[in-house]
Amino acid sequence: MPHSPDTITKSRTKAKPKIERPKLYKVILLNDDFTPREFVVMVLKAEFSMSEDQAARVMLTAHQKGLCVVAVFARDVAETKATRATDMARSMGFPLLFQTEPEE
Ligand code: TYC
Repeated sequence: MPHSPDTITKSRTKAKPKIERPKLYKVILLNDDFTPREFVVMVLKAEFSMSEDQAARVMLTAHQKGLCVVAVFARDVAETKATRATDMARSMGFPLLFQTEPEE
């Protein structure tokens, strides 16, 4: 007797993948006229684990262009770092500002 294979049921509707890659968020450093350059560099090193060179480059870019993207993170990490860095400046009386923005 010929063997017939078991019936295989196939779904007619295509399953839509539900899990999407979470968006990354940019932390953006804004320039201002009052915060000392060395303080900006210190904050970048402390909160974003940058080297002196990296921090100085990012600070100078913000100083010259008005802003600079510091790094990208998951949303909660980006928001926590931006808040901590901004608060660090506020506690010293400086108007330095870090903002977050989703990547396209
Ligand atoms: N513009 C500031 C000054 O001349 C230095 C500065 C650089 C401040 C970058 C903020 O994001 C900044 N003292």
